[in-house]
Amino acid sequence: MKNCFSQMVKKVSMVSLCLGAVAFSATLSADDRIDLGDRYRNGRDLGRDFRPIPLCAIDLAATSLNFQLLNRTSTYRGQVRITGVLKNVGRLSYLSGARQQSLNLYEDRRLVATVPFVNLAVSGSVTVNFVRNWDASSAAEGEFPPTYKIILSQDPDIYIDGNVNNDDCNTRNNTFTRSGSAINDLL
Ligand SMILES: [Ca+2]
Ligand SMILES: [Ca+2]
Repeated sequence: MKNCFSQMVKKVSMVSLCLGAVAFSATLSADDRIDLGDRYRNGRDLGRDFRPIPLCAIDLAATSLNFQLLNRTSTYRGQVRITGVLKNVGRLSYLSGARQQSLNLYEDRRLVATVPFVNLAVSGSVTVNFVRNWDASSAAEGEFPPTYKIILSQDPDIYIDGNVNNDDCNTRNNTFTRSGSAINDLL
């Protein structure tokens, strides 16, 4: 930059080139973009009080757990399917490596299904499901139904693997829990 500014004195044509370099150095990358709109909240410029918040660009979210009756075998019994969904709710694709992440489904504390995946485009989704027999008249299912939970499971080194494209920026939405009591309503 020092040489650049000295050249500015000698050649007017270099001015635009140097300013261009300054502007380029101030350009934020996609991951560094900040929400400047918040600075002007309700039409008031918050000025020095403004604290920009980085936008969350890569965000996978556990969004739902659905129960479906596949077939009824008697008045209170049937075969049911439990389906969990993980969705890319961010603004950028999730790009990762094999064996670095999976969507896991738990019945209480027992892992009953797991689906590994690699990449996930914006608005794309991954589903995991588990099929089992259900007896709504039993204590284990009817009276004290298990709780289902889906979890985005990631490699513990995911944030230090040198790949920023798999850094989920909001871990608060990476699990979804639902009581199995609603399955009794299907029978
Ligand atoms: Ca997330
Ligand atoms: Ca990473």
